[in-house]
Amino acid sequence: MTSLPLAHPAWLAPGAFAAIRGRRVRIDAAGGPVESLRADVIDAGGVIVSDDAQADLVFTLDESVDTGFRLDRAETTTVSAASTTSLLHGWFHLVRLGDRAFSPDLPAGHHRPAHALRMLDHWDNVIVHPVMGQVERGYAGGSIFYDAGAVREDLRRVRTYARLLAAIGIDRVSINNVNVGATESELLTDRLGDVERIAEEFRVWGVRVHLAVSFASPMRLGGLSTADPLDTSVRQWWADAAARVWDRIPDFGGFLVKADSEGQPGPFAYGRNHADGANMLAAAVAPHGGVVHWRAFVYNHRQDWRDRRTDRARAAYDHFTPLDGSFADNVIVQVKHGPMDFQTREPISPVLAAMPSTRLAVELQVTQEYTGHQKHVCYLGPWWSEILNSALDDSGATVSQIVAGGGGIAAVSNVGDDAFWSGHPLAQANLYAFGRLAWDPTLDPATVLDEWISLTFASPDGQVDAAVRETLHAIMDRSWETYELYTAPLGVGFMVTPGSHYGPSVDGYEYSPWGTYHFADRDGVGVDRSLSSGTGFAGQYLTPLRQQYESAATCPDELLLFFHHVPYSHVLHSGSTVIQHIYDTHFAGADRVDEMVERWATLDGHVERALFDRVAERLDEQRRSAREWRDQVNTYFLRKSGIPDAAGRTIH
Ligand code: GCV
Repeated sequence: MTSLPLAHPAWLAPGAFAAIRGRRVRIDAAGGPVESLRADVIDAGGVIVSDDAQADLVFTLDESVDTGFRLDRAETTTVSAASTTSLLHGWFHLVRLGDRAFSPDLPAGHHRPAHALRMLDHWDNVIVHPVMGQVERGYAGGSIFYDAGAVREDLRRVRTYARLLAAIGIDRVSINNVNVGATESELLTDRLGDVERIAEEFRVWGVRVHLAVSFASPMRLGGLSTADPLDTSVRQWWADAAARVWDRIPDFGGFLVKADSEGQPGPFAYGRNHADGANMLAAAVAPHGGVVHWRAFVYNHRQDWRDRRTDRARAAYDHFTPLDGSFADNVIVQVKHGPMDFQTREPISPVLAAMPSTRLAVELQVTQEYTGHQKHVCYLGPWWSEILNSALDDSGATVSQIVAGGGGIAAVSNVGDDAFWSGHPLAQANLYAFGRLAWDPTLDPATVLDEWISLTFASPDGQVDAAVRETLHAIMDRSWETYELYTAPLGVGFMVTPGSHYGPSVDGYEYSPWGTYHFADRDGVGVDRSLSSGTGFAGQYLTPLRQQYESAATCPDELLLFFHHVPYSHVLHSGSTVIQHIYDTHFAGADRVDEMVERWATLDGHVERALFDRVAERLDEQRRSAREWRDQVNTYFLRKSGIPDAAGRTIH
């Protein structure tokens, strides 16, 4: 067991607290996270005053503030909330406001989180997985929790992480991979003490711990001969296991389950459905107030590529929507935002609009599995904002509104034992944006990025170098769009190197069992998912999206190849042909990365040396990789189509 040095600070740089310095702060509450609040105020240079003293800032418990916190301003600024955790959220809100928190014009108001549950999922393994490593799809080094087979002795990094999460309003975290290995299964039983230790660190900052569990636990851990969810001994085993967990960890959140997916065990083996499986676990955790996050990511990963009728995009809907209304109240069906798998561009999963009688959560991916492995700058705030604020039918209800009071929002974390937390220092902004949008999806992603810049790059006097701010916006604001330009075109997805999912391999998944095809031939490219002639996936949507996606004439350009197989000469709404669009975007994307490299170079001397070097090194790799994407994709489609680039640029 090794200890983990504390990382470079993230978005709570000391300078971010400049407005607190010298303020008199009264805290009319005690216990739990309030001790963290008190310590933070003191660290920031605030002066804690006693009950009857005149204060600039008061924190007070008030049962009538149902969720979130209230801000009021008279002679003093007052934060009131019903729980100590919400007081913390109010504290960090004030930190973001800076001097404005003490201005006479500070508007009074109740700040409620849009989503009742805001959770981060870690895909961390206790033992190093031979292929996936310590953290599955982790691009920031090892795990902050585990190191080579054991929980870390020194968990200070976890506590610091918990503070960062509290500062963005995240209050739940699942601490192990949803692909649950033999050792990781034991976190539920023999290794429960490890979970308890980790939960202690998170509790200090008001974050509750959840665990990913294996559906086969009664067999793996309990020696039973079955994991059938309707078997009495299985149900009893789970009830006993849950009771032991809550006995040790009274504020434990619940279980997260990936079942019948990519080799994980599940109820199908017993002829049961996913409601049977989820409800069995729900019954076990209900006496303790726990929830079960049950993932809808269920599909056949052993597909025959010759079989044109099976469409992975359909799978979650086909498995889950018939079960709408049959899940227990404490089951949350957790749905990936797209029907495939966290691609750079996908339509929104139709499942989110098709289960009105089920608590749903939308799942995002902060870790950059398909968006450049935290080697590429790819600020995902704009993408998530678009997803959360999109409506899926003509009621106008947005994704955020659909999940708000039910299961809320979850995302796969991007943090590891890396000195900068996230491999690419600028990838921290994605974690920050996830938390802020989970609290308030109506925030403008560029404003959220600006907040992150302010809180991260503040000098001791609270100011941020204007060149730093401007350059970071120039590099990051449109970086998701840039990434999309030079990778898979027009929503077709994948085209990544199989296994690692980094870098281009246009046909890498074309003849594989994973259900991830683009069907490019000499005449055209794309997947026909229409109801009339294709897989029927478009028919899973409601009006108006169903009609819009059904026809190539009305399908948005950015999703055209997701829904339709079209000739290279097909004219897009933009006026360009598909083939010319492919060439133009790939040249433009790689050029934009050249500009990023140049922009960053101008910050030499403006930011900490180690950070400057790390970003510069990553940008060099992004430039190399973007050129590789450009050249492989362009060359592939030139060779397939035989249609030259109208601008006559070099294609190999
Ligand atoms: C944890 C994708 C990833 C897997 C991941 C899976 C999931 O398929 O490549 O590594 O497994 O999604 O979300 O369960």
